Amino acid sequence: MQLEVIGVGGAGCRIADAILERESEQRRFVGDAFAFDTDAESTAALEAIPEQHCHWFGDTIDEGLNGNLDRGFEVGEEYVDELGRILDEGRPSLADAFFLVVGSGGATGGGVVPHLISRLQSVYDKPVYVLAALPAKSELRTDETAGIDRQATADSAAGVGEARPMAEENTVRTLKRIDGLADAVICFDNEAWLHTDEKLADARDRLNRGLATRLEALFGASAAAEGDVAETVIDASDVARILDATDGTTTATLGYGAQTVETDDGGSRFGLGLIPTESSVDTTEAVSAVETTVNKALHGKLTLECDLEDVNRTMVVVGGPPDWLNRKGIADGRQTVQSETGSAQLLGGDAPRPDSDEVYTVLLLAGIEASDRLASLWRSPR
Ligand SMILES: Nc1nc2c(ncn2[C@@H]2O[C@H](COP(=O)(O)OP(=O)(O)OP(=O)(O)O)[C@@H](O)[C@H]2O)c(=O)[nH]1
Ligand SMILES: [Mg+2]
Repeated sequence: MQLEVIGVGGAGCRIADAILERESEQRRFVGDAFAFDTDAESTAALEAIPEQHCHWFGDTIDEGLNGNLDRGFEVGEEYVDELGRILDEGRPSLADAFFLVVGSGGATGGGVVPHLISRLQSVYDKPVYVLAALPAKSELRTDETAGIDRQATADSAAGVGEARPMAEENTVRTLKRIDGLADAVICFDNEAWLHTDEKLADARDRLNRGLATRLEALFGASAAAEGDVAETVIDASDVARILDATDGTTTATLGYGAQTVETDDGGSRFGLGLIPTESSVDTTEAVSAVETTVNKALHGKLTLECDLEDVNRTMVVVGGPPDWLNRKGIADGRQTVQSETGSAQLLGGDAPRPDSDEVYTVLLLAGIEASDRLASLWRSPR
């Protein structure tokens, strides 16, 4: 499966960059990656996205919109054609879906993304998925609300825009605009991923890497490397079935669990894997490794916390060294996911990775009816 990954605004661009960084050469799932921002410095700091796909826009705006979402919507309207033309120059016709990435608390990403979705939906006949990073509580603090001293606030504000008092309000407004336009929104809740007293500016690279790991585990499974022999390869239509927009924009979250395992891959790392060799992996150990990762994925931290019983559709992908991908373990794992979620539909895939020493499970949980975090955002004072 091929995605056109489009980061908009500071967070969107950095996360898109992290996704491209994480993509492995053998399993490419990113067709093109673009970075669009009104902040010239932020696009210049990216490392993986090719320079010709990093685009600063907004003429007179130099350092972003500083959270002014009304301005963001205006800028989106004004520049959507310019950005759309840049996307047309990529390889959208080869893509299976568009993947827009945004920090929903800002103004540039939050203001521009709804316009971009509309344009993509009208020009191309492909699903549009959004990855939205939700704000952290610490961003909302101003010196008045938190009673912290002015200098500390100024310092943290200088530290990559830590103080964003409008972040929750912007999130609600942006998600409302996206609702009904995008096929699906996968949420990543910054608040839940920060350690106590940790600042987003200090944590963001770790968070972006964690998120990229999950996305690579999921979408990379649809891009088999030469010699990989998967029993069930997931493809773009499977993902589209889970992120289905028949009943409106789907809300989704990701679960992930991994475990390092012993591999005696003398041959498999470099060989072609054409000559089957007897597996030296103990069956019980293999079943147990898969089970462990399934449980971690179900009960560890999701990108957006939700009640598992509220999940409507699920994709389960189990990956790792081929010898460790025990069929019974995988079948049992799917059964566990089925019984612990309220999924009306469950699709499974496997992702053999001869070059890895980790067994992993990634879950795409979609059609979440209720999430406490989103509900509290809707209730937040505006
Ligand atoms: N996970 C993650 N979240 C981030 C990162 N940077 C910012 N955020 C979140 O994204 C929100 C929006 O920030 P930005 O993306 O910088 O905002 P923007 O779209 O550039 O908009 P303006 O700067 O207001 O023009 C913030 O409120 C944070 O919650 C990042 O690198 N990773
Ligand atoms: Mg910005």
